Amino acid sequence: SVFEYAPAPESRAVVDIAPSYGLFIDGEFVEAAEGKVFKTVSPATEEVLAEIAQAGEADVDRAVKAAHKAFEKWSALPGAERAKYLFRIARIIQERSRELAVLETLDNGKPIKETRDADLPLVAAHFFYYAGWADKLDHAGYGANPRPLGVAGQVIPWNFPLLMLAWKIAPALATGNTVVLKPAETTPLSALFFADICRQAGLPKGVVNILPGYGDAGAAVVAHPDVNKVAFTGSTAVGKEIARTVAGTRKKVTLELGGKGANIVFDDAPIDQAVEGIVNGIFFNQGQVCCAGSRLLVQESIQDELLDSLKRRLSTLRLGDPLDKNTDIGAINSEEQLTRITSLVEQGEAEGAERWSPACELPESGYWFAPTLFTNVTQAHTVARDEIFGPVLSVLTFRTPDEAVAKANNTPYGLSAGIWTEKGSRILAVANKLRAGVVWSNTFNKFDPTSPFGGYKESGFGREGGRHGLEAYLDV
Ligand code: TXE
Repeated sequence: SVFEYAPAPESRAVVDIAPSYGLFIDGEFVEAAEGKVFKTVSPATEEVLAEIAQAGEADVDRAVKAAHKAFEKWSALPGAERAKYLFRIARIIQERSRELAVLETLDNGKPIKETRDADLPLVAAHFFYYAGWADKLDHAGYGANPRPLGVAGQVIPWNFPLLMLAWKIAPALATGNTVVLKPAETTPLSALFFADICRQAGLPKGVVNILPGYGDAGAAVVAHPDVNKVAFTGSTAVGKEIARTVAGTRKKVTLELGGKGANIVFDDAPIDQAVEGIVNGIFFNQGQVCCAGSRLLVQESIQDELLDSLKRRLSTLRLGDPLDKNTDIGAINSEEQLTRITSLVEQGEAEGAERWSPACELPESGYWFAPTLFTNVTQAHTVARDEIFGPVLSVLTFRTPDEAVAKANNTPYGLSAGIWTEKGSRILAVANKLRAGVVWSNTFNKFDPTSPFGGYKESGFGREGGRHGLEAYLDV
């Protein structure tokens, strides 16, 4: 891929983390109005990485005012001028990508292999892609002179901290909006480093404001009367709460919520390739992926063969130090998330599904969960219905393509699916019947800034990425 970037083996030394960080408002790092702070820890070791200023309502108000003020000049710049800043940001991200990859791995717990080869190249690619749109909005198919909305309030989760920031900030800035972004409480660091990158790029003050904090700060961003557009990625429960808050206001909203993706393997699938796709689908980022392939639907006649290969492959995965470039499975992001995964897995066992994990030693400190398979799963089981958001795969079987489609669609979610078969005609026939925002065939978890991403049903609404991602930030 043109986005590939492979720096040398990683070490902590490439990143300089200060003992404490402020909120980033109007181009300055400042203390929180109420003086509150919280700590961010490395989930792999429980080591405290830094103390972070915690935003409250007064800080949100201050940041929205700064963004509101900055909007006047920013939105009036010619698109080509805004593009210059975005290109500059993209290049700085590339230049600092080793540092940012290590930082993200420390704060999130995901393997360096992933931050280095997936997160960071995609982050830069998003800024390059939307930089390219900034001076072409009149030609985006929306008619002449589409207008930015104003201040975008953006709330993001912890599973892809910098990538979710890029998905939200790049299209907002390209279209002439200004931003108040709240990163997740367990992963604030890369957003704060991004604030530093904005300064390095000379971005005008107030165009981007970063407010680390908890759910109350997120809720204050969403509710602020001068926020014109809300973009949220996170749990379906909070997404519904946000939808209620913005109902009856003039705010535009996009919600990217949970999923329970089906990976459908037909009897003519290339088995080795399918096994790699299944592993990537559910064990990438420890399964903490909204579009994870968390349900494996396998055609009955190849179940035994496929499960044997899958188990053999899982036995080769290396779990441990996320900074080791050979690590496949890193830490779970937080103790809370680990507790949620553990309790859902225990429920699966209690309901009679069969649990299997490869032999694997878990480190003593930090938050860890071994790769887990559930067989003998029915559609009624909790592990087949609820989003676990962990390295846990539930295996179900089917006999006919229609049965596969019915089972894949039997979920309140509709974010992703995968189809494995040699038959092109079957790929098209099945994909057209799946109620999912993205369907991959003979691959999984492939992302590209040019393609729209988003869900059906309770997985949310609106699209991010591609030309569709511009529309969410424009009055057309
Ligand atoms: O999510 P929350 P959590 C799913 C996944 C996971 C579960 C819970 O199943 O196990 O959600 O994760 C902010 N108003 N996903 O508790 O609470 C919060 O501070 C406004 C799927 O971490 O939704 C954080 O910045 N904002 C998902 C962000 O919302 C609020 C990714 C997400 O946190 C808020 C993450 C409120 N009332 C979890 N309450 C995906 N779609 O990828 C919290 N927040």
